[in-house]
Amino acid sequence: MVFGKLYGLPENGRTIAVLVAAKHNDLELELVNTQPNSAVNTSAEYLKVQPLGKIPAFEGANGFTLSEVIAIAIYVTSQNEKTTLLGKTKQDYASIVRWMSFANSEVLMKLGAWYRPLLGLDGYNKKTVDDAAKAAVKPLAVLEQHLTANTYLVGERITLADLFTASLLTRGFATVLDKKWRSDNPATTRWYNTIINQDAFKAVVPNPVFTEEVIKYTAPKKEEKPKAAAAPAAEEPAPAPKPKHPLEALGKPTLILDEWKRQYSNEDTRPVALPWFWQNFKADEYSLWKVDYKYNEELKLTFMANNLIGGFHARLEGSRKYLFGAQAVYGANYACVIKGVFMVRGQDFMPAFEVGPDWESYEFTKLDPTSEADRKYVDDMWSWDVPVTVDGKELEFADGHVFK
Ligand SMILES: N[C@@H](CCC(=O)N[C@@H](CS)C(=O)NCC(=O)O)C(=O)O
Repeated sequence: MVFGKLYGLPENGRTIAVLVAAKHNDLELELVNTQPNSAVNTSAEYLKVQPLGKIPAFEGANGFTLSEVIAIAIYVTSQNEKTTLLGKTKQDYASIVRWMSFANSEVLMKLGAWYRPLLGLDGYNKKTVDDAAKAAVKPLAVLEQHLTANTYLVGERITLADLFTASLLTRGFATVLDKKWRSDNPATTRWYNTIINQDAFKAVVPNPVFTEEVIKYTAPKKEEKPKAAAAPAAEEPAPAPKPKHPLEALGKPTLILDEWKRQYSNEDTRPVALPWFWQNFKADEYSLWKVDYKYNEELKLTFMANNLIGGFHARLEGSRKYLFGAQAVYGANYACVIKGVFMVRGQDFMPAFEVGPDWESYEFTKLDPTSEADRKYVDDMWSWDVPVTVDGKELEFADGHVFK
């Protein structure tokens, strides 16, 4: 039986921490993919569970809800009365919470400030990133010193402190804790390798990534834009109020997009949702587009590619009423591509996509809903259950985001 839902993202360290704790106790959690700043976590219902709209958040099958990753991880772990993950004594337990708090507020915050801009998740400024890299040294040195003298964070066996801290470090090891850092910090590296090889951990993160070098920031691709017009002269009239979305002019369609989104979310994709889609699709009201990333050769780690999709979708928020689609990363680290299909109100992709600047990084090809091959392509891109073939090579589905 499912113990509850966890709102989060599979590549997010705080989400991983809870999933690993649950796995260790054979507790089944349903992961509800929740991109920060998406419609899900800004809904009034979500804000009741996580008032800041952040991830992760927990909703038990019995109705109990919880925010804050430390609390969720402890709650999930403590469901097993016999768990050894919470230590033997009150001192053990307090020390476990101490390390979890240290990892969550000291280590992760500093590391995140270093890699998030490099991943394009936060605005990039070289000085800020350099400062963050320096600031991360101190809390990481505390870990190294402790793990030089101790096998685990607390006591003589693995506890929640280890599973939790290692989970929070996954993205750090994949991006900035490079080969040189690892050789300078052998105790943390030895300990991390031990923890990620535990069965519960491997079940959640089968292939943790170790970066060779600190990843480089690459500015988002944008084609040359004409220079912005000069600022309006003072005597010019104030600009008119912001126009409504251009697609509003098309009026109300007979195929209600939200109805399709409900079908897709609630029904099995292949057997129920897709047949419903093709029965109800209106080619005069919507168009279908193959949306491929233009710069696949520059993609590195699959989770970074998936972040790129997440960011793209977040910036399409203004067109949510007019769009549905799924995009996915296919392949493996250093050999992956981004592909997907969108359904767009109207016959042109531009009015819906130009609300987000990164549409220029994608190639849009119109699909023909009367062509069997194109219909199969749509089905495959929205089902995520078949690989794609690129340059003669079969690339398996790795991860993706649905825009709904
Ligand atoms: N205090 C919270 C922090 C949660 C948090 O910051 N989550 C990040 C992802 S790891 C998030 O949702 N960020 C989005 C935002 O800050 O808007 C906890 O420990 O659970």
